[in-house]
Amino acid sequence: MNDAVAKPKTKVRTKVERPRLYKVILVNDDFTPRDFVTMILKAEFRMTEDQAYKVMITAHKLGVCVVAVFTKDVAETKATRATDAGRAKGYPLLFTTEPEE
Ligand code: TYC
Repeated sequence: MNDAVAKPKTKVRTKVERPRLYKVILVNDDFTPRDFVTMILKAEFRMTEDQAYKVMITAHKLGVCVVAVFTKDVAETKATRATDAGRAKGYPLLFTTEPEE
């Protein structure tokens, strides 16, 4: 009787993976003042004056610069807040997000 009951052949295995991280990217433009970009980087991304200046000047020279990496939600929220802060002053300042490889 008991021999007729097939044993389950599947095992439940929980797989935990790290969340994919997203880069926040600062995009250069010709209008936003350098000081304003630096100020936003300090306020939104908790950078020192030195760090913020280096990121700003890299975007200014090369066109873009990676600011930092976060989980998707955090990256998108920070990029939106930083972009909106520029828009509120009438600047075309842009922060985008992109998944890490
Ligand atoms: N290019 C701007 C200027 O010369 C400064 C700037 C730097 C703007 C980086 C945006 O992401 C930026 N005033």
